[in-house]
Amino acid sequence: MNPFYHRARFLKSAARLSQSPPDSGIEVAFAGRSNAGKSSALNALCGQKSLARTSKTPGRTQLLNFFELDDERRLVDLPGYGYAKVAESIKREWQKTLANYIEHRQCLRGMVLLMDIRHPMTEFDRQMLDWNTHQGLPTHILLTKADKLKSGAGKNTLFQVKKALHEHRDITLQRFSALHKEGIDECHRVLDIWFELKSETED
Ligand SMILES: Nc1nc2c(ncn2[C@@H]2O[C@H](COP(=O)(O)OP(=O)(O)O)[C@@H](O)[C@H]2O)c(=O)[nH]1
Ligand SMILES: [Mg+2]
Repeated sequence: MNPFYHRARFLKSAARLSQSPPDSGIEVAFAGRSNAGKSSALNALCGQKSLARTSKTPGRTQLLNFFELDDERRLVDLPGYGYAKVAESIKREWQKTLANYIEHRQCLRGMVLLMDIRHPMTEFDRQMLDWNTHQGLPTHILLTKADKLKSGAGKNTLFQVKKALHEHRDITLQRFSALHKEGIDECHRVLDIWFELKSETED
């Protein structure tokens, strides 16, 4: 348990990069297909019930949502991508906003990319990983809803995805379940490094 993340509070939403908070300090972005479990993961990681609204209607989060941890550090909930029922023109608009954010945001230090453990590495996920590799952006993958698979099947998926990514040095991954609160400490440790937070025991 890391109480630092429990301080997260909603700061603002931005439909475009120009509406974002000043580009200073450190940001870590959360991305993934709609319905991958992004809002649930953010809530679990921050020990809050409704920080990021979880929704049964996928594709609702169309904005960049900024959450403040302290004056220097923010979490960003990126628009869920790949939801089929949204018009092509809107999808293209979101993609542009996403690409723009990843390419131009100086304070962006890392990305947590969420994939449903039952459907990992979709075309959209691969595209995101390619962008991140191209930008030199470290990425940590959460294989979400791990409670939906038996432990053997889950381990196998973890192994397969690891194998597919073995050439990418800046990509790490883990199992995660917001429902069972599995993998929270492991993810906090990655965030701690990106946010340059030293654990007290290290001093
Ligand atoms: N079984 C299970 N379901 C989950 C988990 N995380 C999210 N879900 C469900 O998956 C659906 C989408 O979750 P949500 O967090 O809104 O996904 P988002 O669209 O990526 O923000 C909801 O019905 C959640 O209840 C999990 O760890 N385990
Ligand atoms: Mg959401």
